[in-house]
Amino acid sequence: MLTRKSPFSALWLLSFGLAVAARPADGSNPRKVIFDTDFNTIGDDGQCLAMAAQLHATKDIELLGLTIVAGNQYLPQEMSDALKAVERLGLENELGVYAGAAIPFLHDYTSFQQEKFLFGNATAYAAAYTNPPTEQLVAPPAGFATHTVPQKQHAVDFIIESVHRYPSQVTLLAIGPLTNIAMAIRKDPSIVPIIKEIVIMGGQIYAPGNAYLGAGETNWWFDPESARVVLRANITRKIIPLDVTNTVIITNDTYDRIADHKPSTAITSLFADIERWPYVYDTVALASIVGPSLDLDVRELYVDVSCDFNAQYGKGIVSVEDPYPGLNVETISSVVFQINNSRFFELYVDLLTRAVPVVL
Ligand SMILES: *[C@@H]1O[C@H](CO)[C@@H](O)[C@H](O)[C@H]1NC(C)=O
Ligand SMILES: *[C@@H]1O[C@H](CO)[C@@H](O)[C@H](O)[C@H]1NC(C)=O
Ligand SMILES: *[C@@H]1O[C@H](CO)[C@@H](O)[C@H](O)[C@H]1NC(C)=O
Ligand SMILES: *[C@@H]1O[C@H](CO)[C@@H](O)[C@H](O)[C@H]1NC(C)=O
Ligand SMILES: [Ca+2]
Repeated sequence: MLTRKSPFSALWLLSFGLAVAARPADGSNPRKVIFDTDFNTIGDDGQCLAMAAQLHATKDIELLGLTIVAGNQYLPQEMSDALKAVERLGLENELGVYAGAAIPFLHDYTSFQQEKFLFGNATAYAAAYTNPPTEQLVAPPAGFATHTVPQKQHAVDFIIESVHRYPSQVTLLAIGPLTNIAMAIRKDPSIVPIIKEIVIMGGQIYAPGNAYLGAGETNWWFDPESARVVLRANITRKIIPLDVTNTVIITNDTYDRIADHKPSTAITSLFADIERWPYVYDTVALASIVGPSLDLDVRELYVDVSCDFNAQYGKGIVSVEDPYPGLNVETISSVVFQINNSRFFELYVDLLTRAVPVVL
């Protein structure tokens, strides 16, 4: 199957505005989701969590926990922002925050210095590596979390344990570098066949990148080796690359519907203060798992990532045909190229303007 068009449920259309996403029609339990993130307060990861929290409250998904991975920021800052975020959302007793990988497999700050020396200074986003590693924390808006602490368990162990507890039921929503997931796969390969699905915001297929020199996408460039481990694991995989997120552009009108929403909430207030930015990256991955799907153009492709240490480090590699025919070593990915933008933004505005703390 090379191209797939997802059908839309008429019932879902009718119920739009009442319930954003239809519950599983067969009465089965909502999809269990581990939210793996390089968290920030109200950038795309923070927006995505606020949306996921509302879907959790309405039992459209069941969030199992938040696993944090270095990427946009260094891990301590992301943890601090995530602990505050669950308090802000009123989910601190519901949703654990697990610290994961602080450093990618190979691509650490030192290797980034080599990279710049060899290939040139960054002309695009360098995520946490824009600055040297630091333990210094910047307080999130309205201050640090007051009563929420990280879970004792490591994020990687939480992922492994959750997958074993709910075999073939856990979806990994991977919206940061893939370090935690790759570590979990390597630490306990027996999870691979019993992960329901991994939905990855990351990579670029035919579109240019947005990290470092503009070859790779940020999440994959930040830890290419982990991305490769995950792309080569035999897991049902959906990729939300820049090719689609570049086409999901927030207009001023949509932005204002959230920023000017009455009554304002802790989320709409934060949103009103952010620098306007046209892309909503990670939130597209979340929307993509809310059924029935918003996906309009999904293609089955063999996707890999360049781990050669050159100016293309972290760039996606695509083949339409199995690059190793007969060897049975590559597995196919479903890659999203287009979603229904108008429907997506209805969902986006709806979820970001609901009451906070979320009503469980
Ligand atoms: C790269 O940036 C550094 C520090 O900002 C600067 O000293 C250096 O000249 C730059 N290198 C190039 C090739 O532009
Ligand atoms: C969107 O809003 C920004 C800031 O308010 C403004 O600078 C920009 O011109 C607006 N864009 C459009 C297309 O109206
Ligand atoms: C991937 O796993 C499926 C079932 O879990 C199996 O049927 C298939 O042969 C595996 N593919 C590879 C390349 O190992
Ligand atoms: C996108 O969704 C809207 C409803 O929000 C619908 O009217 C439209 O037909 C959909 N477009 C496609 C191409 O499915
Ligand atoms: Ca992210």
